[in-house]
Amino acid sequence: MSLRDALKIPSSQITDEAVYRERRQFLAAFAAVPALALPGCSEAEPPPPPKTAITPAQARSGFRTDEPLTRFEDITTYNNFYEFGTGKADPSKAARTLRTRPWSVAVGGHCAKPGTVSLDDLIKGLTPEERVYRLRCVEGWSMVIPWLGVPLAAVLKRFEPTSQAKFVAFTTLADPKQMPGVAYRSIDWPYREGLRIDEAMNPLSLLATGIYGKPLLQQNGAPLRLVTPWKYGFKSIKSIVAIDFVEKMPETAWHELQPSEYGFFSNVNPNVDHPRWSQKTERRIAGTTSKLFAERIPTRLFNGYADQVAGMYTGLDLKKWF
Ligand SMILES: Nc1nc2c(c(=O)[nH]1)N[C@H]1C(S)=C(S)[C@@H](COP(=O)(O)O)O[C@H]1N2
Ligand SMILES: [Mo]
Repeated sequence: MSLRDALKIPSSQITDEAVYRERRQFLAAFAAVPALALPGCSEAEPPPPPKTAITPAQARSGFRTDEPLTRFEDITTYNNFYEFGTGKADPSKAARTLRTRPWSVAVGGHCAKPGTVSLDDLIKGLTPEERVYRLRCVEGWSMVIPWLGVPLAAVLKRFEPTSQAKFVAFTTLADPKQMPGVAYRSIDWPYREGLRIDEAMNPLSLLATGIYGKPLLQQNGAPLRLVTPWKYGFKSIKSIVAIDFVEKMPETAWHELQPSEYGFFSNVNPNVDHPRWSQKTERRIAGTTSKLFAERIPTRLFNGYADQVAGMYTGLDLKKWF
């Protein structure tokens, strides 16, 4: 059974138990170890997910962690997607109206081959990879998410960026007909984000198309969203319609709204507090219906991805360039 097939569980079956089994299958398939026999367990208290060892290569790459996965139900109902409202439960309710097909992305700026391409053409020939990443929101909560996606670098290279392409700017759809939150100027729409070109080309940067082996749901940024796991979650821009290669550091939606609180880099950093709260700890979304949040755990520099990304910031004052 392929990994993809192992993960095909109809959403109608997504109960806590199904998610748990899915998690087991996922971890087992990923570790390429023989599936373990299900131990007898009471329904009230399922045993913890099996600890599957990750290979040294996987550990080095940062592409996978063996931390327990956040439940599909939590990943898809506890969201930030202000285009559909500012409440955590708003996107899962309001985003169903977002039409994600057909979808195209306009790629332009400093590149040899600009153009507007369909989503299918954008990722043609690239097989979505499974990546299990931590996601740390600037608000102080976090999740562990099994994404499906393609390396951002592989997509960007198709457009042949020139030497003037120092940064990459991303834009989300802003259609008030499909996105009720756009009627309110919580931020100055469209939502915009950006990366320095080396950050965009870093192997960790992913263009996600799925979660738990299934296509992305609208609330998670379908059909295409950025994932940069060493940065605060707001850098992971959703429902992307434009990608531009630019020479100057692009203005971004959160920085524009409150430059003293949200920097361009926004690398996860426990030593640089948000002006209004500490960033030293975080609460991992726990995955029990009775208690949404677990106890606080320490936040790690670059969200635990220092081995993969710290080299890009040598000599950069991370307090100044927060
Ligand atoms: N277009 C857009 N992208 C966005 C946001 C948003 O409001 N609009 N919120 C960001 C924030 S603050 C976070 S923490 C993540 C949340 O992603 P998730 O809901 O899939 O967990 O999406 C980011 N991407
Ligand atoms: Mo966030």
